[in-house]
Amino acid sequence: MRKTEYLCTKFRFIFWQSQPTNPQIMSQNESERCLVIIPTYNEKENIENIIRYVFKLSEPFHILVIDDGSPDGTAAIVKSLQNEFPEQLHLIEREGKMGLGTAYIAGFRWSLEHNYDYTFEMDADFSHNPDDLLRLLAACREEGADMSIGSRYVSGVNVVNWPMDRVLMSYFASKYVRVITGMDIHDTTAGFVCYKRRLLEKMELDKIRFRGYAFQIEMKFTAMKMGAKIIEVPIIFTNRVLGTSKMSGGIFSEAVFGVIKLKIGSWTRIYPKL
Ligand SMILES: Nc1nc2c(ncn2[C@@H]2O[C@H](COP(=O)(O)OP(=O)(O)O)[C@@H](O)[C@H]2O)c(=O)[nH]1
Ligand SMILES: [Mg+2]
Repeated sequence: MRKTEYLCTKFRFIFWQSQPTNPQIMSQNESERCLVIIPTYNEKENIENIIRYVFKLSEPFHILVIDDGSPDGTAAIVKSLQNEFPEQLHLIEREGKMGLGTAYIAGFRWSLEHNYDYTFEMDADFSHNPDDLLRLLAACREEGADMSIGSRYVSGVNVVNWPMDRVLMSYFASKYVRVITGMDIHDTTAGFVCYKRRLLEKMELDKIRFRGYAFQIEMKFTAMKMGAKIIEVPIIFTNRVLGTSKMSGGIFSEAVFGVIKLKIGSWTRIYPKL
C-alpha cells in the first residue's frame, strides 16, 4: 500500500470512529423528552435566572414549576416567561404551602401524563448547579440507571457555604438513614435526582407518604426495594445566595422517625418489581 493510500485509509478510519456509531440510538435520544420539576415557595430572586439557565443547556429540557401560592409573586414571573417559552415552560399553581413531597408527586403525575422519558427534581435556588442535569441524564441514558442522584457525600463532603451545623446535621442524617434502612446510598436526602420513566410509572406514587427530607429518603428507599439501578453522581452543593431556606425543624423530625416507619413498613409491603 502506498503511503498516501495508507494515510487516507487511516484518516477515514478515524473519521468513521468519530461518527455516531449507531444512528438508531442517536435518533432515539433526540426524540427522548426531559422534564425538570422545580418546586417553588418565595423564589422571586431566583426563578427567572434558573429558568433561563436551564433553557440554554445543550439538551432541550422542559421545565415544570410547582408554585405553592408564593406571596412574593413567583408564579407571576413564571407566567410572564411563558410568553417567551410557550412550549417548554409549564406551571402548576397550588393554593398554599403544602410541602415539597406533594409538589413533586403532582409533578411526577403530570410528567407521566405528558409522556416525558426522564424527570428531574431540582431546587430553584442554584444549590444544584443546572449544568449537572446533563451528568444526571447521562447516568440514566448511557449508564443505564433508573435513578441517578446528585450526591454531596460520595467522597467526603462537597458542600459550599452551608453553616457548619447544617453540614454536620445533613451528613450524619445520611449516615443514620444508611444504618437504619440498609440503603447503599451516601446522600439519601438529596433533592437533585433524575428518574427514568419506567421507574416512576411503577412506583405507586399514591403510597408515598412523607413531605420534606423524609420524602427524598422514601423515594430512594422505594426505588431500592423495587430493584432499581441507582447511580450516585458526585456534585458540589452550594448554599443559596438569594432568598431564604424554607426547611424547618418539623421536617427534620419527620425524617428521624420516618425512616424507622419506612423500615418497619417494608417488612410487610410487597413492592412492584422493575
Ligand atoms: N412548591 C413548594 N416548594 C417548596 C416548598 N418548600 C420548599 N420549596 C422549594 O423547594 C426547594 C428547596 O427548598 P429550600 O428552602 O431551598 O430548602 P433547603 O435547600 O433544604 O434549605 C426550593 O426551590 C424551595 O422554593 C413547598 O412547601 N412547596
Ligand atoms: Mg435550598
